[in-house]
Amino acid sequence: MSDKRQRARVQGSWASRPKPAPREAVGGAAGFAGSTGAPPSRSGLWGDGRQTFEFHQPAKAVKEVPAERVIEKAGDYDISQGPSGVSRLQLLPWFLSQTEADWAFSKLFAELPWSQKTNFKQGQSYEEPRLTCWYGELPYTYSQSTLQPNPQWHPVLSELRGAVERASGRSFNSLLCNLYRDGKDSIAWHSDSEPSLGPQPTIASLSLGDTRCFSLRKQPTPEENGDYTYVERLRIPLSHGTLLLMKGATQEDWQHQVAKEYHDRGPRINLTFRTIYPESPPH
Ligand SMILES: O=C(O)CCC(=O)C(=O)O
Repeated sequence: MSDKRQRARVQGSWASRPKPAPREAVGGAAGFAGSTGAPPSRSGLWGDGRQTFEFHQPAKAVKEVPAERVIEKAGDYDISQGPSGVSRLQLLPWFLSQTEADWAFSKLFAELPWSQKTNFKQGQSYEEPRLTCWYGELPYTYSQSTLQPNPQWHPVLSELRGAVERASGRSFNSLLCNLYRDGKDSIAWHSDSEPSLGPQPTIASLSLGDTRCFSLRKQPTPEENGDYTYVERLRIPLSHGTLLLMKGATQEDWQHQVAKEYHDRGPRINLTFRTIYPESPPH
């Protein structure tokens, strides 16, 4: 546990203090001798065993680091409710059967035009630690670099888009494909909240290949000043053929990531279906 997290758990403390003298002793030696006839103690206040303990309340309210919740079962999950509305997830493991998922994975792994995108942060360029490709009539800009329009959908992707649209009741005009070659490939904490996605976007995420952990963390409150120490956290293992829908305020109120893993992981493809709006999105 980090120092910071340990400190967060420090509660009030017990402190010793001298026990007040019994009533009859109050009033000085004369009164003491007069009331009991015993001589004053030679060991003084600290040595005579008359010690008591009192509880000191902590200066600040105790804050617990919430335990991470794991979501594995099929279902609808309202993960938070706030000023921006409800953040909702829908998890559908085995949305594709084993045979369908195996077939889609091998076709897409071999046939999509995978490449490594260069992003920018604070004026510095860096290579994304995964491969991507983009489908849709419109460009998509994130991390200060733009994926150019690519309207020629691979037939397997068109078929999967139809299945995802029927299951979600939403239509999607764009798709970001991610290929995690092994456990060292990852995507850092972010939300899909670019203006071109419009307010409260629904994102449909279909996973193929090896299982990777998809983590979510709640955005800290303004009082927390960008500190994520005490925020709620969720973990969802996304396995072969699983569909995850992120809806409502999820992109506004939560961030997500797929962290690196330091044991053997095989390749994984993640397809995130989205709707992109030209220039200014509808409100
Ligand atoms: O690989 C995943 O499950 C997540 C991908 C993702 O977060 C994204 O494309 O924005």
